[in-house]
Amino acid sequence: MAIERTLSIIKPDAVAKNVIGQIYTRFENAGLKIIASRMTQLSRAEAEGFYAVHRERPFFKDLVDFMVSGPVVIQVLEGEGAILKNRDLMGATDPKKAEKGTIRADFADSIDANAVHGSDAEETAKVEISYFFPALNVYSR
Ligand code: RTP
Ligand code: MG
Repeated sequence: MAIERTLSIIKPDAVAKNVIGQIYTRFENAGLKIIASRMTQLSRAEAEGFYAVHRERPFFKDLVDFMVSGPVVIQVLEGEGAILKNRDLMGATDPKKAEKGTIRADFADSIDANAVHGSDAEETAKVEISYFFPALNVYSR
């Protein structure tokens, strides 16, 4: 399987729960390398731009409100099949439906406050990585 990069965000609920390190350990134990990382508080414009694909969805305002409610930690993960591997580690969007042992099953409270974001495909990973880490030249590998 190819070495991929994916964008991951530890959302405000998980940062508030003080589980950044526990989530990073799960990435590392799964063989994913954290190759870029920063903590930030998203502006509304940044959150709206990031989730622009969901702009017409009924949950869009709640999603943006939540994403700007506190600091987040944004990272680029690299490894074999990183995109799917990260999605597997995260578990289902709704933590009630997430498999035991996944990040969302263990740390998330609701479909809104669901602990982590992860890119869902190669194309979205590229766009999302350059959205938050424009200096990382992910196109030239
Ligand atoms: P994410 O983008 O944050 O990694 O989550 P995801 O792929 O698992 O889910 P997605 O469909 O992309 O939705 C983005 C975020 O919007 C919230 N959501 N709420 N109330 C609802 O029906 C609903 N559906 C989605 C979730 O917080 C989800 O993470
Ligand atoms: Mg998504």
